[in-house]
Amino acid sequence: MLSLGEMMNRLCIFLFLGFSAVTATAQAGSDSLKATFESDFYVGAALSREFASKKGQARRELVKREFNSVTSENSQKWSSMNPKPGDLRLEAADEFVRFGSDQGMYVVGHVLFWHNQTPDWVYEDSNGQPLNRKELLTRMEQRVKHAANRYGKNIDAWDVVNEAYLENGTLRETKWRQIVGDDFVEQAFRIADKEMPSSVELIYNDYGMTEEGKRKAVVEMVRDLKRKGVRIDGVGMQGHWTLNHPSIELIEASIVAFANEGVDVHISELDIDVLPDRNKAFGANVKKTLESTPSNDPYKDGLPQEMQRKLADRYAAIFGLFYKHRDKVKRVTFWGVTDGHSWLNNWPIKGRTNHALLFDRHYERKPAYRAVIEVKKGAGA
Ligand code: 9MR
Repeated sequence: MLSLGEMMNRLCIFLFLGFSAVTATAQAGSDSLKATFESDFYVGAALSREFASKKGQARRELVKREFNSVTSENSQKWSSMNPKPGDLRLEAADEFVRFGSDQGMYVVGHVLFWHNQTPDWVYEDSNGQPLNRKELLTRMEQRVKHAANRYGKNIDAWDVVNEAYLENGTLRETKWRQIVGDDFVEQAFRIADKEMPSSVELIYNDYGMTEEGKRKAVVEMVRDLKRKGVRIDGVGMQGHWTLNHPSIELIEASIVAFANEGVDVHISELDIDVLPDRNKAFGANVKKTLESTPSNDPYKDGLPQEMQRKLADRYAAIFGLFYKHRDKVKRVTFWGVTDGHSWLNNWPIKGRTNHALLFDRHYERKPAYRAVIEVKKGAGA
């Protein structure tokens, strides 16, 4: 039997712990990524189609709480909006823009021109014959006019061109290049500059820009556009990285190199792959895939503590760098909301269990989340 004194003691401890837990929850609630970095850069997330559905309710609430920018993961790609001639499917894209602007967020349209997720009809006439340069330029103009009319200033920035260069800095061989020519990127920005409201920022977006060849090519491209008086406002470094690659030094060199050309740097598609067998040379080339073996899917039942730590350290180092260069970095966007919604569960191997983001499959904050918040707190802000 407990004495009355012991019972009182235990009651006090119980009340104290209970009170602390409530306080801790309240504090955690008042922290958010967007509030923490409010004076530094936007913090965003890519939203997949289902975010607008019933299934997406928890995701919407999390996005409202944590982020002040959104990017359309797939719904504004050409194949999503206009899969066949005259067949416009705009529901998901409209819903995305409505959500972002209702929340007063910095809304990023992704993407006007890419070699993937562009249907074949775009490059052909009604008889299936390839278009010539002039005809394809007209088609590009129609797409931009349509996007400008429909979304106007409700979109704050568009990725105008995605992934036009290879790692070695040469132009990628695509239908855009074959038909329009080597000045395809310039033509795309000319059209966007002409058709979009002047408040809409125009971005070049790519992966692997920490490799020297691609970095130099993009620096040269920005310089060339500016020399010719063609508007380009930002460079989006996608940031599909791993625990070890690229180094902080390489990321920093690219942030500085792009900012020196007078454009904003956007970290546009950040995630950290924790699974084995990701060849760094893959970058984010969706066409390159691998076979699955049991050993290359080791964290099916959750990420062990040691790996959580590694991920947290990596995110802390990366955010330390972004914070250091907060005068150059306009936005940091994660490519997905929770680990369950990441494309890395299906690339480069289909059906694995990756843990690439700051929120786990139960929408809970991971140690990496706290490490990112600590970067700012540790900076004394
Ligand atoms: O995350 C997107 C995935 O759902 C799509 O299947 C894939 C198709 O190409 O595109 C993914 O997003 C890509 C983005 O549009 C451009 N940069 C690389 C991204 C990851 O592949």
